[in-house]
Amino acid sequence: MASVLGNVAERAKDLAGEKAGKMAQLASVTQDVHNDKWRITSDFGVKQNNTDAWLSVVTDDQKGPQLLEDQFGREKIHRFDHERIPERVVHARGSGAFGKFTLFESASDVTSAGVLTDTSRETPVFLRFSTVLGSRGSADTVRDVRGFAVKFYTEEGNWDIVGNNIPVFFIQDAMKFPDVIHAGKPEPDCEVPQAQSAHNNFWDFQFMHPEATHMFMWTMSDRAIPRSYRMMQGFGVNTYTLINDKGERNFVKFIFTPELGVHSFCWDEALKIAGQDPDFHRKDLWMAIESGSYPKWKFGIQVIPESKEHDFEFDILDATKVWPEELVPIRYIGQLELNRNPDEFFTQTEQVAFCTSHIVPGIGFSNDPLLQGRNFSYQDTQLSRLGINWEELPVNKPVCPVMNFNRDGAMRHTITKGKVNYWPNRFEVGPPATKQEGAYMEFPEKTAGIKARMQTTKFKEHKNQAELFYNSMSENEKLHMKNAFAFELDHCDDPVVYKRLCERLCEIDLELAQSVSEMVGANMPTEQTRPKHNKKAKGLSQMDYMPEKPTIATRMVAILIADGYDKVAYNSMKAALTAAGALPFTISPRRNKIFADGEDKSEAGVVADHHLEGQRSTMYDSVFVPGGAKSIETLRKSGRAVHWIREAFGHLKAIGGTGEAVAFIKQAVDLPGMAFSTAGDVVNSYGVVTASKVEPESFKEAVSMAKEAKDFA
Ligand code: HDD
Repeated sequence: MASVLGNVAERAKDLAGEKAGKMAQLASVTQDVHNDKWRITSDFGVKQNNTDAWLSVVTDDQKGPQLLEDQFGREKIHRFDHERIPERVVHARGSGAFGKFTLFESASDVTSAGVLTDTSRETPVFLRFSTVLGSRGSADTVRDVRGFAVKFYTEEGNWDIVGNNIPVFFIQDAMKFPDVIHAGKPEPDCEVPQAQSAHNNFWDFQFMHPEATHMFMWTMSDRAIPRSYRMMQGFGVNTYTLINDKGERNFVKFIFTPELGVHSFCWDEALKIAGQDPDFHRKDLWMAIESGSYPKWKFGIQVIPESKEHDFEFDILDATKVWPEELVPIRYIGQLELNRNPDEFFTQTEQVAFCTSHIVPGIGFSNDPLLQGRNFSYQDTQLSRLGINWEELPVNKPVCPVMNFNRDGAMRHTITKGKVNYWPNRFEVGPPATKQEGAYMEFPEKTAGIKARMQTTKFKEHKNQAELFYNSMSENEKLHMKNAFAFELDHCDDPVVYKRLCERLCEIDLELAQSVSEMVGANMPTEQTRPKHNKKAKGLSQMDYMPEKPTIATRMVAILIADGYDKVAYNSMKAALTAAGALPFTISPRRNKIFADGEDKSEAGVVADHHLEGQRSTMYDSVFVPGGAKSIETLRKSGRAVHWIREAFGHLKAIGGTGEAVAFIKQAVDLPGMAFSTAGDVVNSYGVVTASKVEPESFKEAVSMAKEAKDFA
């Protein structure tokens, strides 16, 4: 065993120095296949000599029957037959990573939770991102809500925030969850479409449930097609409570805001990438962490004291409502960083299991009816997915001691020694903890009322914040939303579905409803069917979340070259991009040596990262083309290269070109009124930066400028 775990023991030693004891804990159960001393064994530990051929009868060099007695052969097939566990009923497709949570400001005025008050702590975390509707093998870039589930391994036990990248939800009461998910998942007769909300049942549900209006405005916005998991916000969505040392209670919402800003794809890009590179988000996260560009989020809380619970037009326990920042400012108090990829997908990203009911002392629930139902559902689903002892699985195991008299069940791992398995007992072992010892103390909430299945008055208003969201969008975002509705409803072939949905839009914004109705062939509305309030709020448009300082860090830039390229321009732009933290990739007609102008084949050349046929513009944030007469002549003759420039322009990406490339780019994207560099000057026209020689600063500026903000949409 020692030899098998050799490398791991070393790693555990390294990690023991870290405050993050979770990594050392994981290392103690990790084995590394990259070990010389490793020899293949059966599951019961016996070294095996051949795992390729089933034991069989061989006579005169002729194959005879295979023998059932081959215990090694049987074991290998048995194990394979049972490799799969049920995929998550929602959020099946996902990726995760480990990291740490640190506090820069104590929230001890509102909570006693150590993780939110002790600024000297470093709390290990695991974060799993996901899409909601698709199955485990579906594409990353579909239009959908993204899951943002964080497990904090705190010193007082695991705390899970099981959130999304959108701050509201489709329904108010958990009892409706099976309906909303059935309606969104593939239709029951034909099992289409996969990972799409663009179908009759989804939109039928949306119309039948006016409470979903606010959420579907968000899912038709750019938020539902994020550029990267690293560039989206995370929201706890539900209303929790915080309780401080004095026993005072506050309502709270949790928010994560990315350091890199909030960015999205254009819909056309997202559609194409779903086919070109279905693992785009998964790879993007993995690569960023491997290259040391650790994704970071600011962690914030919005707090409402208990005494002010009823001071708002909306019910603060209603998950279809945001708490506008003007009314309840976000207080950023901490930082979350992802810095380590999992060692194994199945045992970590697939077996990780979150529960909204997992909270630690100082944090409590509220009467949010969605949260209350979720608190039942998550534990329940883990039982069918992983079994009753799922909290013993390494990725789920708390870093603090776990001791109780819950026992047995399938796959129990812990061996609990002792004479008794109940409390109270004659030995007085396992006594409940006191408050001073850190016990979770229930908040003594007063309750009264009748038992009924009914909705309260404020929960019945569904349109005000849907309008608030739309009013707060920039013009580009509004245009994207119109196109999103038009795309989705075009995929609904039942006129009842798309006509009624357009009527619903007319309650939010007449111009939106008219524009969508015209495109999808619904009756043209002529008047707003609900009086507008015309209010806006900050923090709803993603334009409010551009990075504090423009940055191109981790942005992927394609550099298109062919033989005869301008080496000086190529080298200096590549160096400038790398220095700014961007990731330049050389793309040329072949993945082999490419020779610069004046070089002959005896010279080193540049080995391209990819060839033009293997890649598409959609996979990069930007493109740069250095000059060089011969290189440009080759690119000009390549339909793929010309299309690359046109498509990148259509997707609002920054394009840079020097020398002979200026004319090439002009030919590809010339628009009336567009300007290009002539002699010596640097021109930035619609994000196309052209110059006679390399001017990295202007190009970097164009790349960092949010493409979401550009005029062409
Ligand atoms: Fe849920 C998974 C987020 C409402 C029932 N949910 C799941 C995951 C996320 C969310 C991120 C994936 C966790 C992971 O990566 O393993 N869910 C939400 C949010 C909601 C929400 C933000 C609204 C505020 N969910 C919700 C309701 C119910 C569920 C109302 C049931 C009544 N959700 C589940 C589940 C899942 C789940 C069936 C499937 C897999 C799992 O739990 O572990 O129990």
